[in-house]
Amino acid sequence: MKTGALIGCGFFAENHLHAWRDVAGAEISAICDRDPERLRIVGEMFGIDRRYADAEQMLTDGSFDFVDIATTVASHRPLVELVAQSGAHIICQKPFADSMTDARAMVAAANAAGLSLMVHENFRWQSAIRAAKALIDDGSIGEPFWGRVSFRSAYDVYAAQPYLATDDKFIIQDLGIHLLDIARFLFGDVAALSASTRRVNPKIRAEDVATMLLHHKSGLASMVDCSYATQLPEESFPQTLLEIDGEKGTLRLSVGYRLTLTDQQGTREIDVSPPLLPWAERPWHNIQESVFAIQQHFVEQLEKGGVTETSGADNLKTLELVYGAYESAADHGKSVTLE
Ligand code: NAD
Ligand code: 89V
Repeated sequence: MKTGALIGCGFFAENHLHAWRDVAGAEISAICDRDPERLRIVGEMFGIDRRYADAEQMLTDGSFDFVDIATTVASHRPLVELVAQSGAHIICQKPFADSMTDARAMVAAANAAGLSLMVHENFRWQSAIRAAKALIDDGSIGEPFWGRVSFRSAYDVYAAQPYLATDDKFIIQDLGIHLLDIARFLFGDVAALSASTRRVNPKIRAEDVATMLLHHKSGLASMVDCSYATQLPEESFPQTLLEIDGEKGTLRLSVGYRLTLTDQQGTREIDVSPPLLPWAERPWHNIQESVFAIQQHFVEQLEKGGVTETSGADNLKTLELVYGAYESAADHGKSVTLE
C-alpha cells in the first residue's frame, strides 16, 4: 500500500480524495491547506485527522510515498520542489506551470531526486477519448489525416472556480491545455501551430474563446477549438467532441457520448457514456471517472517503476503548445514552430 498526502483542499481536490478512496494500492493519510476552513471541511468529509496548514511541516512529520498537489498554478513550483526535497513521488495538477522555465525546473528537480512526477492531466483518461484512441490504434479508420478536438459551452465555470474570471490567461491555459493534450495523445506531437483568441464575456479578464490549427509531425492537420461563450441548443459541458477523418473511415464523438464509426461497410454507433461512479455527479461524471483512472495509473506505474503517460517531461510538450498558442494569438495568428 502506498501512503500519500494531499496539498490543496479546494474545489477540485474533493474529486481527488473521492478517487483516492477507490484507487487500489494507495491511501491518503494527511492533508494540507493554508485555509483553515477548507482544511476542516475536507478533513471531516473524508475522515482525515492529520491536517496541516503548512506543507513543509506536513512533509517533515510524515513519511509519504507520494504527495498529490491539487493547488492552483502559482504554488506548483515551490510545492513540487519542496516535495522533491522530501523524497516523495509527486502528482501535480494542471496547468503544471505558468512558464516553461518553471515547468523545466520542476522536471529537473524530480529527475535529480530520482522521483516520479506526473501531471494530473486527466482529460485523455476519459473513457470516450480512450475508446476513440483504441479505434485509431486498431486501424478501424486507416491512417488519420485530419482531426478536430472541440469543447464549446456556455456553462458558468466561474461559479465554482472564480479565479478563471480574474487570471490574466484563461481558456487556453485552463481548458485548451486538456484539448491540446488530447490532440497530442490521438495524433502525435506537433511541428507548428497558429491560434486566434477572443474575449466575448465582458465580465472576465482574459480570453474565453480560442481556435488553434496544429500541424502534427505525422503530416496530419488538426483543429483544436474551445469556447465558454457558446450557447447551443443542447449544453454539453463538460464533453470534448471529436472529428477524425482517416483514409479508410471516419470517427465522430458527438454530444451524448455517441461515438460513430463510418467506413465502407456503413455506420455503427457505439455508446461510450462514462460510468457514473458512486460519488460522482452529472454533468461532471466524465471528468470524475478520469480522475480515478489517472490516479490508478499513477499508483500502478509507481508499483512497477514505470513512467506515467503524462509525466512532467511529457507535459512540457503540451505546455509548449499552450504558450505557442498565446504567442501566435498575440501576433495575429503567426505560425509558431515547435522543436
Ligand atoms: P481552489 O482555489 O478551489 O483550491 C486550491 C486550494 O489550494 C485552496 O483551498 C488554497 O487555500 C490551497 N492552497 C494554495 N496554495 C497552497 C499552499 N502553498 N499550501 C497549502 N494550500 C494551498 O482551486 P481548484 O478549483 O480546486 O483548482 C485546483 C487546481 O485544479 C487548478 O490548477 C485547476 O486548474 C485544477 N482543476 C482541474 C480540473 C480537471 O478536470 N483537471 C478541474 C478543475 C480544476
Ligand atoms: O478542467 C478544468 O481545469 C476545469 C474545467 C473543465 C471547468 O475547465 O477548469
